[in-house]
Amino acid sequence: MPELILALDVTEKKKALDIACTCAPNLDAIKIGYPLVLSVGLSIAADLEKAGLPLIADFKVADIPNTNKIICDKVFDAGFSGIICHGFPGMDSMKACVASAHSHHGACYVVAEMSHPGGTEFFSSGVAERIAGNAIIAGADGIIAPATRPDRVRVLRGFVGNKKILSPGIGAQGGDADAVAALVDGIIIGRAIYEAGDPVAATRSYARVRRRERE
Ligand code: NUP
Repeated sequence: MPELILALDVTEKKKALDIACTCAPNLDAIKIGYPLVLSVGLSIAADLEKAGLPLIADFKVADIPNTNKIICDKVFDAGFSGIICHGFPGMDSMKACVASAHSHHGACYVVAEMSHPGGTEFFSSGVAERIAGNAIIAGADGIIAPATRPDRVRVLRGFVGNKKILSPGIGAQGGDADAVAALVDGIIIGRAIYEAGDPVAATRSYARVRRRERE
């Protein structure tokens, strides 16, 4: 059953907390990235504890191993339970993120292929497959794969087996939740929820995918 993960890319603290807390009953996790953290600070993680959901930090960490470790340690110390990193900096950089995540009893997800149109520019020609395979060798808990390209999600599933696939790109980017729900372990939705007139109703409308069995 895929989880429903809210991408909370709003830039105001009150709005973030309101949406998180009111939508929480129909969500499995909340993903936060630079938009919110750079607007209100890393302490938003502690504020969001009241939503009672796991928090995933989408910082797409992509540096040398030592810097990756410092970044990831800060993230987990702030209260997150998951981190998203990039795989292209290499196995050692990925391993540093995985090691930090696991030493904090958290999870590390590696971006295998991005969901936007430009995502195929470099993540194609076997690169995404290599990153996905390396992510598993590095011990990552899963990958990020594009809901905008269900055929690619199917291919990448072959490289990650039972590890998790979390999939963004639904709604605002044109992806269809029903087309990927059975292929993935989590769907990530941002604007289609937080920009909706009624975010709670929008969340409920996507919550049906949580009942779908994986293929
Ligand atoms: O390939 C990716 N595509 C993507 O959209 C990897 C991501 N991490 N994301 C993130 O998912 C993106 O930064 C945003 O936070 C969320 C999708 O938001 P939306 O398009 O549903 O608003």
